[in-house]
Amino acid sequence: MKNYRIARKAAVLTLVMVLLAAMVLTACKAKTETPVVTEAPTEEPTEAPTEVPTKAPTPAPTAAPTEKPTKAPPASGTNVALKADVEVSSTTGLTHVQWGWDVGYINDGRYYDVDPDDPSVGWTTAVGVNTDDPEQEEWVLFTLEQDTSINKIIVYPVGYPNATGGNFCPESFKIEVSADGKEYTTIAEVVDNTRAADKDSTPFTFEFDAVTCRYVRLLATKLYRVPSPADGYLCQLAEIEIYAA
Ligand SMILES: [Ca+2]
Repeated sequence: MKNYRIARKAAVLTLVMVLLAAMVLTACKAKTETPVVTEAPTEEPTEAPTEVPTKAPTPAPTAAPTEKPTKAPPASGTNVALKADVEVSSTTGLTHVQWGWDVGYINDGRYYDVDPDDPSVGWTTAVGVNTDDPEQEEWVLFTLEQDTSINKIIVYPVGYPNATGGNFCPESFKIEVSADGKEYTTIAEVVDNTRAADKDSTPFTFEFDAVTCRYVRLLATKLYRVPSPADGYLCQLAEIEIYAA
């Protein structure tokens, strides 16, 4: 009986050992199994992109440069004020046109035209506005058609050629020229003339070395006080002529 028990224990022990051995083998096998190699996905060869031949860009046709037609310069001795644009510091209302006063009469080619149907006396600054300041600046500005070489300017007091009373031209004024309308150069100056007080309508004639400009300005710096106090200090002129050199 004792031998039987020993034999059974030995059998159980053997079985246990066999089982353990089996487990160890299984574990080892699992360890040594070659890991499944997953193939790296084979990238499908992408075809080299076929370049679409690009056409050489057709150059945009460049328009032939349009050169500004240059105007022929005015002939020497031409009064270029006649075709110039005119601006003034002040003027009267349209009611005064019937008496021959308007901005446009400063360069209309007429002096003192008393034609009752179409009078042309000249340009006057605003009447009855400046009653106390003889040094208030007033001006008339000519913009010539093009850059022009000029060498003579004539300023006509109202009443030329026959004085007909007060002409009210300014006592002091400058003639200025400019190429750009910003920087002006004085080319002539009259100080304290007595034409107005003397009722003398003799024109002021300025001759100078030729200068090329686009703008010509008469700047009155001292005004004459007209006899009628209510009218105040005025600048009145019949005509201004600007001559091409
Ligand atoms: Ca005139």
